[in-house]
Amino acid sequence: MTKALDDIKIIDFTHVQAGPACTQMLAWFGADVIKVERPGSGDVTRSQLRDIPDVDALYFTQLNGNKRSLTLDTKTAAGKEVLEKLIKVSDVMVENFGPGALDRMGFTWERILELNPKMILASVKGFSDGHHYEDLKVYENVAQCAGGAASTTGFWDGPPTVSAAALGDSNTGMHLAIGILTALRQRDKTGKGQKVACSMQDAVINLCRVKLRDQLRLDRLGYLEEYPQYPHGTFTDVVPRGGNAGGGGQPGWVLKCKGWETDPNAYIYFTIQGHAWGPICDAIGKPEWKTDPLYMTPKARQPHITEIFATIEDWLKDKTKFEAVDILRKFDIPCAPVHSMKEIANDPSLRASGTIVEVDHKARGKYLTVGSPIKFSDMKVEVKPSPLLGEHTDEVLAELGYNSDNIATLHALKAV
Ligand code: CAO
Repeated sequence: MTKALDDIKIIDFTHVQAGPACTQMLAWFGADVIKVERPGSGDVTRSQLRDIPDVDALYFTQLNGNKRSLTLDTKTAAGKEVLEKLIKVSDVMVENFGPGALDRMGFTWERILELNPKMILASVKGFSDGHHYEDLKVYENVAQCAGGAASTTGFWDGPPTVSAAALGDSNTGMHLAIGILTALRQRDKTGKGQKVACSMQDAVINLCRVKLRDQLRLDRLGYLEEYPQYPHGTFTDVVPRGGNAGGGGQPGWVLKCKGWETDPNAYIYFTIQGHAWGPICDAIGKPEWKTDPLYMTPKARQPHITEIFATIEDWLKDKTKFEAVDILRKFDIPCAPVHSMKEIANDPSLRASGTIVEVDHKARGKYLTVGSPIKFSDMKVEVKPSPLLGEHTDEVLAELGYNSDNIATLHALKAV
């Protein structure tokens, strides 16, 4: 079966998470992604947080499936020559080095364009070009703080909190993938390449737009009625941390279920969607609330929303999170169990849909990874294992026209 991107060749000059997440997704969709790595060590995540001695860490395997690995020391003359040849035959180059690293290597945008005017150069940096912090190196949590996510996450009586979800890394990679596909589409029309950039701060801000919405509402009104601080607590002039409150127009909270005393995830998320109020009252055995003026409207409920959640929690105390959701789903109430990662790993529906997949790695054996979250009706995404360091070096060099003697010379020079 043909794949959407099977005519696209990508130089994957990325490392750690933000860049690799982007190129892995494009590789799933059929692009020939050649991961260029430093000889000897490769991407730092190959050896970070190892669970098996001398075997590529899961950090690496989870982010580099479906790629080929070419080792290349791009600081040597011979290595630069190989990279130049590769640039000439590729469509896209993706990089997430620290600011200025590519220029220092000699591959400025002007030089890349000279080698290949159709090239799309896609970059992730911590901050965007021209930003007063543009020189900073950035990791995940730094981006979450810089992008406004941390100041609005957590509980009001605790410090700013980062999310476990990779809002700075993988999220930026996904934004960059959209940028790359857009630039490819534009190139179809103009025949020209271009630079595509997405900063981690900007990608986080893009996910925090509802918090900017709240800042503007707070500026005008002085309060935010869907936050736990309303109406009994106090507001300052900045969006507060709202704990587990629902971020939109419907109140919600994480509620305890049977077994919460010993199981850290025996909880459900429960949402009081306005038009589900009647079914909620029926489900929890409080039909009288449907006609009680103290409970009938969202506005009437808000002042004692905590007491309402406490009543629902009382109803939940003899039900596991799964039993509770099975009851509530019959009433069309938006809710879900709080899943542990162990439950995610073993969820039969996620296995069946290909969101969680098992692949076979040459050194590690079978391992679980996250497959494509995007499903297509006319393209099958096959998730393949990550490559060993330099596994495809000779193969790629041969494709670039090097014969076995040339390849031996490159090895002797330690350029590959
Ligand atoms: N051959 C020779 N040299 C190579 C090479 C290769 N194949 N690949 C990389 N290098 C060199 C680069 O040329 C650079 O050298 P100089 O600094 O001497 O010019 C160096 O390796 C890489 O530098 P770096 O700044 O990218 O790496 P770092 O470990 O110091 O910083 C990071 C890591 C992630 C903080 C930084 O790359 C960064 O800020 N990237 C942009 C933001 C980003 O993507 N962060 C997300 C990471 S995921 O959490």
